[in-house]
Amino acid sequence: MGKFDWADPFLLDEQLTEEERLVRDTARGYAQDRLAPRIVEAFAKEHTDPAIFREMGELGLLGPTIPEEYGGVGASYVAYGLVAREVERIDSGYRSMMSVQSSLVMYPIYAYGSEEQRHRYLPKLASGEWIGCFGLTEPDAGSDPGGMTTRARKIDGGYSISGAKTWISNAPIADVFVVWAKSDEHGGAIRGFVLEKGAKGLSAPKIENKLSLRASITGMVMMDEVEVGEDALLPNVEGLKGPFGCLNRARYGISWGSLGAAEFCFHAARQYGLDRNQFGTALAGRQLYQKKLADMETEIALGLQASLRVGRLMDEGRFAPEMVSLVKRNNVGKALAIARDARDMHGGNGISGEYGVMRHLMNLETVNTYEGAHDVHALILGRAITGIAAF
Ligand code: TGC
Ligand code: FAD
Repeated sequence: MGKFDWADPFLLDEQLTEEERLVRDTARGYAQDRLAPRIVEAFAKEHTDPAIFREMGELGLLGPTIPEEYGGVGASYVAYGLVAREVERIDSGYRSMMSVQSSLVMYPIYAYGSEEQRHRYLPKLASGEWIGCFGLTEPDAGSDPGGMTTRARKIDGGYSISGAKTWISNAPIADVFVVWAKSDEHGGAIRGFVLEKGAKGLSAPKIENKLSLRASITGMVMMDEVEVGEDALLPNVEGLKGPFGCLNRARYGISWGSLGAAEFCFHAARQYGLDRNQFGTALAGRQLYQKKLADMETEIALGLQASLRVGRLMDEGRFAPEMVSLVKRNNVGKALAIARDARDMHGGNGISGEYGVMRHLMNLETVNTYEGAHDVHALILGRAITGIAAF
């Protein structure tokens, strides 16, 4: 008979390779020692520390799946998911900083860029010397990015790009901007461009007063006839499959990360219930309290197994985007419900910043919306199930 571990019910740890466990332990050590002590104040003061990129870079946590030749560590997608889980156990905002850099900036430059672009950008992004952002969403094109109006006009020797992106993670502190625009030269097809800080006509104002993801800076990207050379175009992809190819990886990472946040909330509620007495006994000794803990443990354990399976298929080159929609939607939705229950189980203390559960709850509201809103992923699955697009 096997032994039951409430914190690892299906012995996930055993299903990892030694290398994956090493990456996980590095991320866990960093997150617990260096990120956890900063988050309460960072969230309260809406402060993003750019030094975090360099710290993560030193440990190989940025773009870990990118080959070593370009500054990555050539890790598996399962290892990438494990990093997201450990970082988001502290805060979704920190995971956001890491996953935008890795999946939405380094990945497209690696997958769609020229050899020159790879060598120019990837090593500095991997080390965290440069910070990247990814501009797809616009004020009038969120769930429907095909409705974007940002344009790239062909000019002598390059392109002139005009338009506005909004809700862009990392933008106000970014050095490198991966921006998607409709290109006149390519018959209006969506193309990716790499812009650099300081280009004339490019600005990235901060969006103030977010009530969620406050440790991760968000901004707009304003482009007023920003002139770039031919070498700014990502040559090897055309159409929405370009940005979606990046989103598949980021959404997959979020499926792990959100469960890291959920695990924090589950563990906190368990400990709180063991420590807190009401009506003469520990709250954790009450049936209603235990049912909530059992539900949390169940959803987290099932969700982690599902993400592990998708990660293995990704590493084998056999994943389908719908698998990613399934785990992103399910795991974030479940994490949000778990954070809400954990907040409730902490009573009045649950609204205090010191306990962290309300912060996770507030963060997960964003995670449920970005990278494809919860209902949009239902529609992606609905299309696959019925053959009818209901967007
Ligand atoms: P649709 O007709 O379905 O597809 C257009 C073209 O794209 C291809 N495609 C994909 N390719 C690879 N992976 C995927 N997941 C793909 N999904 C679609 C498709 O094959 C087709 O290719 P082709 O060659 O035939 O042209 O496009 P649609 O316009 O009907 O799309 C509908 C929908 C709902 C699926 C899509 O628009 C969608 O997913 N919307 C959600 C938008 C979204 O996720 N935005 C995210 C912005 S970035 C962000 O939030 C970062 S936050 C990060 C952080 O801080 O952590
Ligand atoms: P909308 O598309 O207007 O959706 C509003 C509501 O309508 C949602 O509930 C949605 O599910 C629902 N809905 C939409 N379409 C349908 C439909 N056809 N049928 C039924 N219901 C529907 N974007 C980037 O490009 N880069 C980033 O780095 C980035 N970072 C972000 C960081 C933060 C903090 C936030 C909040 C957002 C970020 N985003 C980023 C933007 C994010 O991807 C969008 O907010 C998201 O895609 C949803 O778009 P929207 O906000 O325009 O909402």
